[in-house]
Amino acid sequence: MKGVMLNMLPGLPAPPRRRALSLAALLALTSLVLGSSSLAQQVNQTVSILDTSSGYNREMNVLVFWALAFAVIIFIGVSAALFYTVQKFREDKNDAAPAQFHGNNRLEVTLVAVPVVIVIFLALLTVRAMARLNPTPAGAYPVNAVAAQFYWNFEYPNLKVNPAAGNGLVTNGNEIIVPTQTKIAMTATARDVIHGFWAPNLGGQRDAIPGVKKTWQIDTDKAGVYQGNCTLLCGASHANMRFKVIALPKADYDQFASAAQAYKAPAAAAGTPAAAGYAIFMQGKGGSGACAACHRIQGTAAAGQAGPDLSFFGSRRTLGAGAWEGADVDTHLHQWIKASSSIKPGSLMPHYDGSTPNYPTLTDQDLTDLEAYLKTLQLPAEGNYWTKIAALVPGAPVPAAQSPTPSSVNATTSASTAMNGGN
Ligand code: HEC
Ligand SMILES: [Cu+2]
Repeated sequence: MKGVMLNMLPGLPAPPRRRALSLAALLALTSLVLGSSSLAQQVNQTVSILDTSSGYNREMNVLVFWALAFAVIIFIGVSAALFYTVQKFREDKNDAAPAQFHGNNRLEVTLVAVPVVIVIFLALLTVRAMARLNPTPAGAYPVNAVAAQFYWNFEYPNLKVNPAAGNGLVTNGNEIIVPTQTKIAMTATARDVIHGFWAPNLGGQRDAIPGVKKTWQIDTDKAGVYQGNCTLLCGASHANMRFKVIALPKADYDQFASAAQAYKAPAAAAGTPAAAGYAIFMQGKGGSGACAACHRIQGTAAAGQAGPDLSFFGSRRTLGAGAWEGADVDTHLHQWIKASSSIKPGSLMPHYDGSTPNYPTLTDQDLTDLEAYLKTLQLPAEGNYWTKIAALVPGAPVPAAQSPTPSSVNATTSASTAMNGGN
């Protein structure tokens, strides 16, 4: 089973568990028939289009229900007619020829009229669903998803960075934080090729197309962590172009939002590994290869747009657009910076091992220093969405800072904690 999965490359985690659709459909049908509004479900990281915490999905479930209901009724009706006919008109010995006649107007009209009525009914339901889900209500909360090979940047048009902390909009790479019980006006676009945005638990899929902005609504009532993925074959790592949605109750979301607006990347104390890492990040080495050319870090001069935003990287749980999570982030970070495409196929980040022309070769010490710096990029406690969700939802993944770290970064983790203390 594992051997045939496209993204089962050495070191890459197994994709999230998917329920067999038929089973899920059956469950949904049962729950709809019973009039129950909540499917028995394990929200965390379970991918399901039938997650009834989402208004979008509830609307879809109505369509699924009626289409399935008619299919079942028609199947039973046709089967019954077939068995009846076979039984009633079977040829017995010595049977006289049956009465011969031509046409039955009433039957023929019925057989045309009934499907037409069913199709019109389903079409009306579909149009109603489209009219409800495609426009975004006036008060909807805007979030932009910008896709590029093979990562996401999520921008928050309502969250301008506080003037004292820098400028621009609060932006996060590969992890999207949304308030629950709120209609989100999601806008998808892309920088290079066509990608697809889909977080099945929150609602419908939309293409992310260069030069086009598509807006629609998604939502969830339930705080939790939901899996998203690029749904179009956009290149070698399309299956490793994932994202996490962290849905927080409004009050927690607001705390994240204001912490993020005020966030200023902590300045590394002179002489620490993080300070050395910061220098490489900003200037590169020997005059080339500055990370800041492609990555933005809020509150610093780094404003690059050709890679995922790294402002809160130390608080994030994922690496390589969700290719690794939790403790696996620390075990892969070194190799990632050195030669990312050696562990994530097709990654467009240049290598720092001498194999990319015009990019410097970084020593192990340089890489350790860079990791130390990246680990300091942490939101203050009240803004740390992973800590919040872990406290709110039993079984939610633990925040990155709590996951075991290899000895090489342990020292710097405590250094960063000390630095954050003064933040
Ligand atoms: C030419 C542009 C470019 C430069 C220069 C660059 N990167 Fe990147 N970086 C990228 C791209 C593109 C990605 C996304 C790759 C992917 O996930 O497929 C990325 C991803 C990352 C990630 C993973 C983020 C995440 O959450 O998935 C980290 C960490 C990172 N880069 C650190 C660095 C560091 C440190 C340097 C400097 C030594 C650097 N980058 C230089 C383009 C660049
Ligand atoms: Cu893609």
